[in-house]
Amino acid sequence: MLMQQILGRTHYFIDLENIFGAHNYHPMPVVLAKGEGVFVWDVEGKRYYDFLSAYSAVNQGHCHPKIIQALIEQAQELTLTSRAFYNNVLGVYEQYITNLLGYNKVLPMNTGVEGGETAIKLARKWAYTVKHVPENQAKVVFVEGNFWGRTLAAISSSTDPSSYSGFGPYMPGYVIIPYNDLAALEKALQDPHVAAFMVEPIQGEAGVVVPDKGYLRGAFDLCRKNNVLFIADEVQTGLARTGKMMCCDHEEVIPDILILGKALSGGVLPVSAVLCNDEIMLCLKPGEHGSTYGGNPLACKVAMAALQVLVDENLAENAEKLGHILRTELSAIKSKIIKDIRGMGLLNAIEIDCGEDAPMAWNFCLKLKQNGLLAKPTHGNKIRFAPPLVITEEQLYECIDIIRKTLKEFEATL
Ligand code: IF1
Repeated sequence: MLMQQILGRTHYFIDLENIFGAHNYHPMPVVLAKGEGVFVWDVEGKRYYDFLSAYSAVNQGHCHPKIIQALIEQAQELTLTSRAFYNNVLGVYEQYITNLLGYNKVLPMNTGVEGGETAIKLARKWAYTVKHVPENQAKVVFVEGNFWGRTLAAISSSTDPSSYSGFGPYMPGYVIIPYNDLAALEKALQDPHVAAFMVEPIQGEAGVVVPDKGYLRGAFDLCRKNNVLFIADEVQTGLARTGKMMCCDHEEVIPDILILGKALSGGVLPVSAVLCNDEIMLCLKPGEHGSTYGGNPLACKVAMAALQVLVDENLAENAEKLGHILRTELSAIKSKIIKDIRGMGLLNAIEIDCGEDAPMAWNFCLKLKQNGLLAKPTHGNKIRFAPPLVITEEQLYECIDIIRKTLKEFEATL
């Protein structure tokens, strides 16, 4: 306690992470101690609006009571059996999520990147088993600017040096084409060895890059025409974030393979899932894939509660409605430093007009923090605005006032 008094609580906890933790992140200088709904509190007791939502993992709001209740109840019964045995929760969850999302089957995993790895393994297995691609010749097409995690398979498809450099050699069998470019995709799919096209419906990490209307539908149709699987990485865009249950719903696209994560547990513990129909899922045989915690009873109960909250509280509709208000109000602010405002539902970003001069966006976020709103830049000059989907219209207008005030203060310093 003494050091906390000497250093102050914020610096005490930051120092602990610096001394004893890997330096694999550069967090905003705030130490959080509590979360509830759209709010988080730091160790000094200051309250903030959370405009990052743990990168869309807390769509349902921090510590949603129904999700926490599900966690507590199951935690007192049975948390983990491994898949060496059956249990009385996994099948119930599998039935629930496949019925809710319209697929024959689900393969439960833990993190989003494991979902991506699972989807690629499924696509390759399908290519060899069903499409008869020669062994070890299957290819997967990705787009520039993609981000689906930090494993070696994931960074092998990255076009961002900060993701891949220094970690080679890389996974073979990948083809990279421009995002939002149907001609490039059509050309790439002429290769009969292509198993799948994997894409984010909106690119999150790249700075909330929204493709042209019709791109997803066009890409899906090209995949169908060329007997290639369409894999949608909805880890960040899914689960009501963009104003529909899935972002692909905006174009009535039903992916052959759907990857979910993050808000699948409402930010309570790591839960991911890969959904597809029997023709693909049954290519995987017993013992060919899985994980210790994949589909554990605790995760399944939490995920069912998290999904039910999305439905019961109409969070997709709320995201749609409030997202329009946010973009309209931000566009109405005549700010000389905002270069672009973009997004869908409550997955939005502003682009600060400072080139790649990252400090400007970082400094703007520091000012937002001072004014009670937490956000963080991505790729230098883009700032993601993605509050929990439970935010009310009144709270949103309060946040818009904070952003407007901060812009005014910030511009005065330029
Ligand atoms: C970090 C980024 C976001 C994802 C998509 C799969 C995954 C992610 C579309 C993997 C994860 C996280 C990773 C997290 C920060 C966050 C992030 F900035 F890193 F890129 F959201 F944009 N597909 N995104 O966005 O899921 O394995 O992490 O559960 O690495 O700091 P995961």
